[in-house]
Amino acid sequence: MENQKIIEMFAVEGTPKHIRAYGSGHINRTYLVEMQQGTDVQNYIFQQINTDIFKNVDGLMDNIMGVTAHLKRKIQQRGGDPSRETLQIIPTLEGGSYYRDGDNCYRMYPFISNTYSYDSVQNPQDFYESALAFGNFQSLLADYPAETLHETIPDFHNTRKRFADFRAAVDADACDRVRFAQPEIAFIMERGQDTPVLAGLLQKKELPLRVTHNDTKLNNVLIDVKTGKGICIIDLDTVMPGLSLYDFGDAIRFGANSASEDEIDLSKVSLDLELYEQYAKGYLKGCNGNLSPKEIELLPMGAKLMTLECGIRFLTDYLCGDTYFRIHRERHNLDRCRTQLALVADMERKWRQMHEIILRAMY
Ligand code: ADP
Ligand code: GN1
Ligand code: MG
Repeated sequence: MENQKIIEMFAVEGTPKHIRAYGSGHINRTYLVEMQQGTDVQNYIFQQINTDIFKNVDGLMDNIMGVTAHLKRKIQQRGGDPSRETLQIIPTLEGGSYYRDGDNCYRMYPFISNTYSYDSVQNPQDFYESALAFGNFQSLLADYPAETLHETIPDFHNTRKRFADFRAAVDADACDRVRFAQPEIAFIMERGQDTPVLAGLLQKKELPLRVTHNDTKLNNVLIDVKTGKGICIIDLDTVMPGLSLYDFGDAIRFGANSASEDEIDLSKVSLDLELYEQYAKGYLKGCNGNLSPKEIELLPMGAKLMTLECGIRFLTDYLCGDTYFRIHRERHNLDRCRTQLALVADMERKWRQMHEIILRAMY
């Protein structure tokens, strides 16, 4: 069925006037839809969920409904505006949370206007605000019943498992691409002993399991044009029980890189320590004193491991024939991997400063 017809299956007023691809995500397909009713035009986000990756769409949408309802209550209690501060699922005409057409699944949200989301940091203040928003998201969900959440992608940030899958992909060499990635494979192998660190501490209960977002890219927070505040956390597909260090680490990996995620000129890739500091300050403030001393001590490790893990994931996908992350050019996933590994190397050079900054950010 074409998108226009599918949109008509949702409980929205008017008729779809314009539908255009929107955003820069690697997994789902996102569209901005203008609905016209007389002279009135309302914007909506319409998304096709990637069902190759998210196998249990009922579970995934249950998570989003539960989490957004919880956020709505909390936002109302503090006198906020839930229509701008959380996503709200638009039901289908039959009252479902998504529409299924064969194997394809779709959902809609109202478009939150007068906001922006960035693919790269424009100024440190915005990055600080995004950190505050992700920390606040964590605080608002601190009392959410984590056991009711479905694990939408099992072992999503289990870096130990990601490393094992990577080694299997190297051994299989299904696409005869190992020969193009020798230095990258060696770099990852040398850091194999780092990969079980967080999973091990979680197992020993030295780190608390929390409700986390798990995909804290800068473009997953909407910043209010007028106030400059990070008002709404979006892209909730991977909200699951996890570690605060995943959320901190992934945000640093993406936002505190002085270059973009797929930069080819690796001399441009580095950890921007000012951005790292801004994020640490904002995240700690947003978490509202809830992080344990162990979590705080491990924030640099979270940043390094999430960057290494993402490099491992990009390279695994390259070796397996680019079946997971959407690519826009040949060797795109190899380029993305190289950028992550260059960032890991820079973090290792700046390891001492990364720890000193966390101590400063606490006060
Ligand atoms: P993906 O999984 O493809 O990253 P997202 O849910 O993050 O999908 O949406 C892609 C982009 O669309 C976001 O980065 C943001 O710019 C925009 N977006 C998504 N939902 C909304 C919304 N409700 N209001 C305004 N913009 C949105
Ligand atoms: C994917 O969907 P998107 O683009 O926000 C991926 C993240 C990666 C990221 C790398 C469900 O996020 O885990 O960190 O690409 N999401 C999923 O850019 O795998
Ligand atoms: Mg996104």
